[in-house]
Amino acid sequence: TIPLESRQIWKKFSLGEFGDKQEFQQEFVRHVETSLARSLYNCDDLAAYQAASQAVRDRLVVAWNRTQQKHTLTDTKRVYYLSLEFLMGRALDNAMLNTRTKQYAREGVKDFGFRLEDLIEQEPDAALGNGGLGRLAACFVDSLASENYPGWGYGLRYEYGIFKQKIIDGYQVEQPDYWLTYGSSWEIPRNEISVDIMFYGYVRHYTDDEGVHRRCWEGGDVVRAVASDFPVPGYGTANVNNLRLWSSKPAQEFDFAKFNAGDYINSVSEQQRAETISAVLYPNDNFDSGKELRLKQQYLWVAASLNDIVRRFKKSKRPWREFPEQIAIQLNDTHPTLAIVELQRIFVDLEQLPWKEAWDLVVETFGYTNHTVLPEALEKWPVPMLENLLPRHLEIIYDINLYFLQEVEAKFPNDRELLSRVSIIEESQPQQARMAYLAIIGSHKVNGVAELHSDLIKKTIFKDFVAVYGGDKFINVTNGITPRRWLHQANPELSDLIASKIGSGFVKDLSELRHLEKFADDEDFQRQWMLVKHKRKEKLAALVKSQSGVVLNPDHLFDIQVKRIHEYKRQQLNILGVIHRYVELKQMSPEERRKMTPRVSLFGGKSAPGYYMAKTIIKLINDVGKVVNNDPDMFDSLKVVFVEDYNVSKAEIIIPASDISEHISTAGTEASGTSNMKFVLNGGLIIGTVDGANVEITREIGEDNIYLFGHLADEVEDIRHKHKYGGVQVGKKLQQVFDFIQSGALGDPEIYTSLLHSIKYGGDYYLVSDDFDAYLEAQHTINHDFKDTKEWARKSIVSVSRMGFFSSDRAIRDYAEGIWNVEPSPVEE
Ligand code: Z16
Repeated sequence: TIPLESRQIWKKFSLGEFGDKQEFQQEFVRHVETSLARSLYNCDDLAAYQAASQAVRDRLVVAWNRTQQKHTLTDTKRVYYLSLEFLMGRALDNAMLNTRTKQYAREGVKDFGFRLEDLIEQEPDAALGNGGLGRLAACFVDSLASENYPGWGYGLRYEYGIFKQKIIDGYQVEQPDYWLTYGSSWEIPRNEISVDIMFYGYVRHYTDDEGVHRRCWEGGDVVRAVASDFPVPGYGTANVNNLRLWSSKPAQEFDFAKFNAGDYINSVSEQQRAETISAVLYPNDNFDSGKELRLKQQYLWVAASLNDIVRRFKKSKRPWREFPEQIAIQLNDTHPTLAIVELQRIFVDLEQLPWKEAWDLVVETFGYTNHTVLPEALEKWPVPMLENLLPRHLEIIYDINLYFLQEVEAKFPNDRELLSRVSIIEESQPQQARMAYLAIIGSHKVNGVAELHSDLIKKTIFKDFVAVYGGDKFINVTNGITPRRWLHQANPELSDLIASKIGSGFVKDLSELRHLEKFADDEDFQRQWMLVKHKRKEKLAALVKSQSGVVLNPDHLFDIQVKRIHEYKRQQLNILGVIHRYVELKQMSPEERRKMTPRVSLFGGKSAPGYYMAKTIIKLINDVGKVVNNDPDMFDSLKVVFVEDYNVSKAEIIIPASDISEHISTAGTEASGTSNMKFVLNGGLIIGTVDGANVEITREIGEDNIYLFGHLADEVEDIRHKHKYGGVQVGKKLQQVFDFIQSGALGDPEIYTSLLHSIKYGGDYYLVSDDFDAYLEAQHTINHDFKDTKEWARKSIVSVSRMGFFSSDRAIRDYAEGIWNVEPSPVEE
C-alpha cells in the first residue's frame, strides 16, 4: 500500500469519470498512439473502436476496484451467480450508456471524422451462450450491478462462442466463432489468479491424529484454471461488479520426465490438451449431450470458482458457521450442480468439518434455478464416467443420497417405489446420476422461471420432492429483462419518445412506465409512436436488404419469430401457416389479394448442429422464402425472410421492428421465454400460446392486448395419449399445406418427409395438427386488427405502459429477498 502522506498525490492522478468531450478525446488519442501504437494516419474504424473502448474501460476498472475494495472492507454478503453461459453481446454501447458518457464519446470521435455508430459495429458479440438461459444471466449481472448488489458472475472463458450460422442453399452451415481475434478490450487478464484442478486419480483412506477414518482425493491429471475479469457497470451508479471467467491452461510448461527422455514434441502437445477444456461452448439449447468434455468443463469451472470463493471467505477470518451469512451461490440450471459436492468435499475432506455440520452450511448456501421440464434436457451423468473422472465426488454423492433416502424412509416408511423414484442414482444400464435431484437436495430453495412453469415442476418432474420437503422449498421467480439493453440501448428512438412524456426514470425503475398509459388515446402521441415503429422497420428492412437482397415494405405487417430453432417452439407451425396463406393468396384475384393485409414473415435462429429435425425446419423456411419472394403475385402481399446468424446485436435491430412476434410453443414446454418480454416492451404485440411468461404478460397487459390461441398445458397429456392410440387427425387446411409441399412446389418433397411424417404418423408430439386451425384464426384476427392503426397504436402504448413487472431488476430483488437474503450495498460516487 501507498504510504499515507503520499496518497494525496495519488488521488490527484486517479481517474474519475469523463467530465467532458475533451477529456474523452485526450484518452482516445493516447490509446491510439500508445496502446495501439498507431497514429492519426492509420486510425481506422477498428482502431478507433478499440481506443474508445479502452478509454471507457479504464474508467470502469477504477470504479470496479473501488467497488471491490468497499465490499471487502465492509465485509458484506456477496452473491455468486454460477452460469455456464453469459450471452453478453457487445459491451461498448452498454458501458457508455451505463456510465452516461455516450454523449462525450459521440462528439469526441465526430471531431476526428468517425461516426460512433460505426465504431460500435466493430465490436464482435461476446456470444458465450446459446439462448434464453445465457441471455438471462447477462441481464441478471446488469441488474445486480444496477441495483447495487455485491454480485459476481462466474463462468467459462470459451475461445469459441456459439457458432456463426451461414445459410447455404437453404441449409444451416456452422462456422467457428473465434471472438478474440483482436483480443477483448473489456477483459482484465488475471494470470496471477489461478487454481490447479485435478481430474481422475483415486481415493486414499487414512486415519488422522485423532484416530478418525478419513478419505482424500489423490493423484490424477492437473489442469490450471486461470481467471479473466470483465467489469459489469451498473446503470447510473458507481457500482461496478465482476464477471470472472476461467480459462484452462497446462498446469506446468513441460512434462520434464518426457522432455528429458527426448520426447519434446509429445510433451508439449499433451500439455496443449489442457486448453481444449475451455475452448468451445457446447451449442445445445435445452438438450443434454452427456459428453465427458462437458463434464470436465463443468468441474473445472465449479472447482475454480469455489476455490476462489472459499479463499475470499477465509481472508475474513470468520468461523465456518458464518459461511452462509456471507455467501449465497445461485446455480443457473443443473450445469454447476457439482459445486454442491465440491463444497461438501472442501468442508469435510480438506477442512475436516463433521459431515452434518458441513452439509447444513452447504444447503443454506445454495439455491437452484430450474429452466426446463423437457426430459431430453435434464442432465444425467453415467456413474462410470463420474467414478473415473471424479472418484471422490461420486462417493460423496452416494453419501448425500444415502442420508437423503434415510430421511425419506423415516417420513414415508416402506415405500420402496418412492425411494427408487427420488434416488439421485437412476437404476439404468449404466446407472446415471440425476443432477436435478442432487441440486434440489443440496439447495435451500428451488425456483422455476415463470408462474406456470413453477407450478408445473411441482406437479410433474419434482412432485415427489414436494411431498418430501413440503411446498415452501419450491418457489417462483419470474424472469425479467434489462430495460437498459432492451429498450434504452436497442431502441433509443422509443426510449426518447417515452422520456419526452414521463421523464427517463423508467430506465432504472421500469414500473414508471405506468405513467405512459394516460397518453394511450392521444392521437398525436399515437402518430409519433407509430412513426418510431416505422423508422425501426426501415432499419430492419435495410439490414435484410444488405444481407439477402430481399426488399421489405415497412408499411406491411412485420410478423417475427426469432429464437433457437426447436420442435417445441414450433417454427414449423408458423411456416406451415405461412404456406397456407400463400396457397390462399394464390387462389385469389388481384383485386381480392389487394384487400388482404400485406405481411412480412421473418424468422431467425440457430439449430443445434446435430438436430436433424430443426435443420429441416430451417431448410423449409428458406425454400418457402425462395418461392414466395420470387413470385410476382406476392410482391405487394407476402415476403418470407430467414435472417442469418441471429444473435444479441441482431436482436437489438430486429426486436424493435415487430408489429407481431410469435411465442407459440406447445403449452407447458417453454419454461418462460424472455424475448416475448422484449418484443412487448418495444411496442410489438404478440401471438402466443398459454405458456411460460405469456400467462403473466397477459395478466399484466390485459387479454385484449394479446392474441392467444391453442390448447392448454393441462390438456396436452390427454391429447398425446389420443394421438398414440387413435392416430392424428390432420384437418383440411393443414392437409392442403401438406399436399402443396408434396406436390414438389418447393423443390424435392423428400427433404420434408420426416417432418411431415412426425406430425401425421409420428404421434405429433408437439400438437401442430391440434393447434393449426386456432393459429390461423388468431392470425386472421391480427390481419383484421392491424388495419385500424389508431386502435393498434393504443394497444401498443397500453401494453408498454404495463410492462414494468418484467424488468430483471425486479427479478433480482425477488432472488435477493426470497433466496439470497442479501441487501444492496451502494458505493459512494
Ligand atoms: C435454455 O436457454 C433454457 C432452458 C434450458 O434448460 C436450457 C437452456 Cl440453454 C431457457 C428456456 O427454454 C426458456 O423458456 C427460459 O426463458 C430461459 O431458459 C431462461 O429461463
